[in-house]
Amino acid sequence: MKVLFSTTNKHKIAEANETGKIYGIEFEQINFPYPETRDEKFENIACEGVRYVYEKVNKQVIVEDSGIIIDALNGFPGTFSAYAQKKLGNKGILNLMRDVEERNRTGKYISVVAFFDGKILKTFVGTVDGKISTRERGSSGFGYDPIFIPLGYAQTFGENPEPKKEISHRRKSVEAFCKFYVKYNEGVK
Ligand code: ITT
Repeated sequence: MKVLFSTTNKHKIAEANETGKIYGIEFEQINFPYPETRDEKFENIACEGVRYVYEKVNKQVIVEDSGIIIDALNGFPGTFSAYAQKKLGNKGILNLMRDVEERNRTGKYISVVAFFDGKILKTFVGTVDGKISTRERGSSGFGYDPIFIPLGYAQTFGENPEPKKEISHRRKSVEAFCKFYVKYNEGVK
């Protein structure tokens, strides 16, 4: 089964396909950047985005909106994660957090997948808790991975991206989507 996934981010496709293959689903990248409205809710951005892309392609499609929520920064960068990564980078984020003690360096990644087929609009959410390191460590993965240490691990996702396959926000949201889609597809046949 092929599912169109509109994103500019090839890492999202690669990670989604790690999960998709377990369910016999292949995500195919299409690239219809959608306007991201200013909204603090990932769900709203993903839903607006998937409707926008559907209008363009006229086929069932998914998008994914994701980001990092840092508790000591009152949830920043949240839905502005791509923008903050571009403008500040990990060094800039670490600089904002330079006075934050170890125990308060908590945060999480969140991923919201939105599916639309012209009638059914559904969202699937995944999160992973973790800590923000005090310096960049490792260069695997993308975005905030060099400063994100998932709960229960000592290394950042940048040092060791392997656990992303099992425990990441994207693994969870994509897996929830896949479970839905397998059933949905049986109904359609
Ligand atoms: P599309 O909107 O085209 O899908 P994007 O990269 O702009 O691609 P988002 O708007 O959802 O995606 O922004 C998410 C940002 O959050 C992303 O650019 C990264 O900086 C960060 N992010 C999301 N998931 C991540 C992950 O698994 N590892 C590291 N950083 C991540």
